[in-house]
Amino acid sequence: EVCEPDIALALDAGQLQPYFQPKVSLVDHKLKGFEALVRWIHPVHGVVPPLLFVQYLESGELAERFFFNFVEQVAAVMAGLHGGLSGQDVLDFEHVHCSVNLPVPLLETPALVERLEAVMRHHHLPNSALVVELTETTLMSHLGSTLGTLARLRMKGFGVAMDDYGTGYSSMKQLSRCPFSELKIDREFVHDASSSPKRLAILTGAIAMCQRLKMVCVAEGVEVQSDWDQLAALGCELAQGYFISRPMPASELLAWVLAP
Ligand code: G
Ligand code: G
Ligand code: MN
Ligand code: NA
Repeated sequence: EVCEPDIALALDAGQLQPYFQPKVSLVDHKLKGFEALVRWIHPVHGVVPPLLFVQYLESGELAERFFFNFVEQVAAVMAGLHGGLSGQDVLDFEHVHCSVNLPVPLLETPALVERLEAVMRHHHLPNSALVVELTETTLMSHLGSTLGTLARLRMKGFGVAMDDYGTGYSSMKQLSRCPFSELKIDREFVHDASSSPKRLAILTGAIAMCQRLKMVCVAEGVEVQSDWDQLAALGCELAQGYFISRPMPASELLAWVLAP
């Protein structure tokens, strides 16, 4: 059983660290980005999954402090990777990004956009190398108060992704009002989609909608070759999931990127 004071201590001790899961092009198979996912590296229990503690990072006292700490770690890793690869021409941060999950309540953080810009500037990374992911369910109930912040993030060059698409209830009209650069289709509609005509129809429709609304389409939960083939046939742009790689610690990233 994990409680909030445990997480506060873990944060201060530097035990809440990003793992990175690749996002790969379904067209040319190249690496296009990562999603950073938090893990608690516990000195006794090892790697603790976020389901046991992520609630304390999504609202309340710790949320803001954790988020900026996490983005700082992510930017440092990306900048380090860039340095480690300089001259190798495999990773170019004008084209490779990393996304982080931003809890919707944090969109109201004072100077959110300016603070994110400062982190990126400090690490000599373009703002376009950072994408914030917002979950569909929470976002659509706060649309009125958050649209302005989303627009400012986009104006400054950051990416904005809708996460877990298909599990919420956004209408096409709402989606077309939101300045999303990317839409992530929930894995419920991705893995083994062709076994269910209904799920396949939703997947097909979401991919077509991304093309019309000029959003990057990312399929989550790509677990097997047949998932990959199905998505490629439907014209989906990017894939993320165990078929490509599990989320991995920063220490393994360089080797993964350089592997043939
Ligand atoms: O990484 P994993 O598959 O175990 O994540 C489980 C859940 O925790 C997912 O819903 C994911 O979005 C969420 N999660 C993972 N990392 C973060 C994070 O850094 N911040 C927030 N707010 N949620 C995260
Ligand atoms: O909610 P969000 O989409 O941010 O979180 C992504 C979650 O999905 C993480 O917990 C991550 O570990 C998990 N995940 C990533 N790839 C796969 C996959 O191929 N299959 C399954 N079942 N889960 C995955
Ligand atoms: Mn996500
Ligand atoms: Na998701």
